[in-house]
Amino acid sequence: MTRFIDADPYGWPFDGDLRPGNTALIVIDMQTDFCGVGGYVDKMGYDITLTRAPIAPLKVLMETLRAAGYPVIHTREGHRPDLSDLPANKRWRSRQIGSDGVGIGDFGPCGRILVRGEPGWDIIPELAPLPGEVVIDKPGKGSFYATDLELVLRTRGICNLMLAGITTDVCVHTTMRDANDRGFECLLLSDCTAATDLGNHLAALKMVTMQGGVFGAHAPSQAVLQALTTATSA
Ligand code: C5J
Repeated sequence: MTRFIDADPYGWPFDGDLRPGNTALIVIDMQTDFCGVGGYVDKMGYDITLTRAPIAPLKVLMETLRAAGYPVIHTREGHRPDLSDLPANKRWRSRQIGSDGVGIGDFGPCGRILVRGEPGWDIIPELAPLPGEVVIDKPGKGSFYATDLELVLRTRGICNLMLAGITTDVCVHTTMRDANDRGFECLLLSDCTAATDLGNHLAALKMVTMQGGVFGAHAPSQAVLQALTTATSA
């Protein structure tokens, strides 16, 4: 039996082989530093109502996918407390935003910014991983760089990836592009992702649709829920 999610620019996945054994949801960087009050994004002066928008639809989707047996994988961007994995240019650039010169690795309202173990680095409680779910700690924007994500996916036989989380134009897109190059079939969940700028979010969605789906496809979470319901009653 084939099963497709109504996505743009094509019904996803391309071969209609959609099942819990080969498909995972990856939830990227839903951390206080990116969507919480006093976190890194808030401190930089961006509007966190944008980055908080995916929380409600994502919560529903995660619960539904878990109940249907689909694996949920989480990522967290962050650095070692001694900052030995923080490139100097990343730190320098992060200190240019705002008037106080505070950036990654420095103390902010939620502890040291993007440092592992600090309150701001944690995944928000609304979307906390369940015991046993894989959590990938990554030092970069992409989820594959310097992590064992690919090994985890290949070991489990996962070839289809649904991508959610923040931010659409940075960590989510970097992960999607990288996954696509590695042969994974990717679906970006349009209402379960967000950027610090709405125009960037929309542009990131549009980029996916070029060249027949150059990195995969995108769809709202409702289309995923619909496909699961249809499949169950079929
Ligand atoms: C950024 C991310 N934007 N998770 N990180 O620095 O997108």
